[in-house]
Amino acid sequence: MTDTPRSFPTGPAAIAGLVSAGAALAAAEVVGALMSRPTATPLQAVGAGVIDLVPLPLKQFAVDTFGTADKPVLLGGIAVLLACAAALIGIAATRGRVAAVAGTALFTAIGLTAALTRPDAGPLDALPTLVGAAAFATVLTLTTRIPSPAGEDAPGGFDRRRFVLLAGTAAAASAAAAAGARLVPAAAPGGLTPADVTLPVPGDRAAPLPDGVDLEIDGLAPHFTPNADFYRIDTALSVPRIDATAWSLRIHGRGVRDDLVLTYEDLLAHPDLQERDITLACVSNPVGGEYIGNARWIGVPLASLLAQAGVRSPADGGPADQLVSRSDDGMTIGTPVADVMDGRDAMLAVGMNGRPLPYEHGFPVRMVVPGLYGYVSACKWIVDIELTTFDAFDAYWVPRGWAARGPIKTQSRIDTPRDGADLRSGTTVVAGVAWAQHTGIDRVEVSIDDGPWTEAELAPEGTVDTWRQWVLEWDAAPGEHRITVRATDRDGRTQTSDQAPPAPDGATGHHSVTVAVA
Ligand SMILES: Nc1nc2c(c(=O)[nH]1)N[C@H]1C(S)=C(S)[C@@H](COP(=O)(O)O)O[C@H]1N2
Ligand SMILES: [Mo]
Repeated sequence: MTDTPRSFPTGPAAIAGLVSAGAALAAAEVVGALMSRPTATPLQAVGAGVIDLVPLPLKQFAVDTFGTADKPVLLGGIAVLLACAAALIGIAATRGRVAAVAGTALFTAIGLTAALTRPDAGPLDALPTLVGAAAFATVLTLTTRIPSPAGEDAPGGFDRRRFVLLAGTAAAASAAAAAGARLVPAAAPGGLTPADVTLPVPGDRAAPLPDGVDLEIDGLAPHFTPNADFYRIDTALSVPRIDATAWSLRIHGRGVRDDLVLTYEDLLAHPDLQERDITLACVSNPVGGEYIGNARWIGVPLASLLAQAGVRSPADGGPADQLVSRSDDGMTIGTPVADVMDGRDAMLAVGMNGRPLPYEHGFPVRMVVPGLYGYVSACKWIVDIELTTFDAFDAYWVPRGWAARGPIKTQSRIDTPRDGADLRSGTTVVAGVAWAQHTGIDRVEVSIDDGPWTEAELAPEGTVDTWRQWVLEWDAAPGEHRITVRATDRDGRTQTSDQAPPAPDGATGHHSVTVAVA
């Protein structure tokens, strides 16, 4: 970064910075891929750090605005900031080296801090950032240090041709390296991937579904959500790809008589393996939102594993009231022990809709607990279960402003017609879903233009743990109309019309759509 001619123009200097940053990210990407540690690359590590640090209102804003695209938007935003800084460092490098060295050091420090403070970090996680920093310094030095044929101080000493050649070569090499990094196989060779697993048929099958559970109405969410369409909510910027043969889960902590260590094999071969239909819901789901899905799960009852480990529910005098599950990527999720041991079908799931869990949904093993929001129950990529107390430990979401306990609130949604739809007058099918997991839906009512509530027809119930479809035929008159829905669960609770945001413990209010009838 020394010996640069004074006359180095600003534009190429900025480009030199950008090209160097590109080389840094590409080099880090290659190292991360070779180490099978994509989460240790500086971009991902910083992104993950930002996700952990952002305060709740900002996170809610991001989810509301960008939905499940929030992660690409976050990474894009970091990349733009990085690009601006890199351009400035490039300019600084042609003006004097102190600022350039300081800038490079600062960004290296940010990358290292992020990579080394991930919950699952080891010292080797410094490597992608360090190699990236070396690539940055090398390319920056090469591109900003072009000897001028006319001598250093001569005006116009910048050799455009050589600069274009050098910067172009560096950019092309970076693009090729980044593309190459993507070709490195994701799972370790010899590992057991979802595609390799054949699930056993559980002895304890799901109860047969009553006829008509699926009303099969256009625009209405199907009773079972296909895996490919199932909502995905987690903090993982790159999905953990765990080799199931290397996986194990330990159950330990307060009130555990014998620590239990389970392998994937143990779970597949477990005599109590069961199949259950359970609707999963996210606490971040806004009223009318899409962060809910229903699947047929295969797994081992959590209560029998806990009983085998000697755990007693606090209802039976057990000392632990919180079960903390930890994931491979360092997530912690706190679940009431009383809930998982009260007879409901809480399970360690290995199968989802007849397939091994997809990587995105927790392969090889995740937790599923009927009636609790995912953030307090549905730990994906689970590797550890600790029995403790709510007093002793706050799980990940709790210091971030979410309630420690999160039973699912009774809710209903209009799927068809869509908000803003243009309809013809006459008979119109209004349909949607309602849910009150582990309690069951008793009644769904619809109101047009804030008129009286009319009872909708309910599809038969799958189980008390699944959502339930409903339908109402409406004689639509010309004009603009607002359709509103509310549900009542089997405990007699009717949804409140009070609007509450998702935080801290789930949104409330009635879902409405406005339609224009011609
Ligand atoms: N490891 C891990 N598990 C997790 C999460 C996470 O961020 N990391 N998010 C939870 C939340 S908030 C929800 S709603 C469910 C979503 O599960 P899905 O992505 O399979 O729909 O996973 C839960 N399990
Ligand atoms: Mo969630």
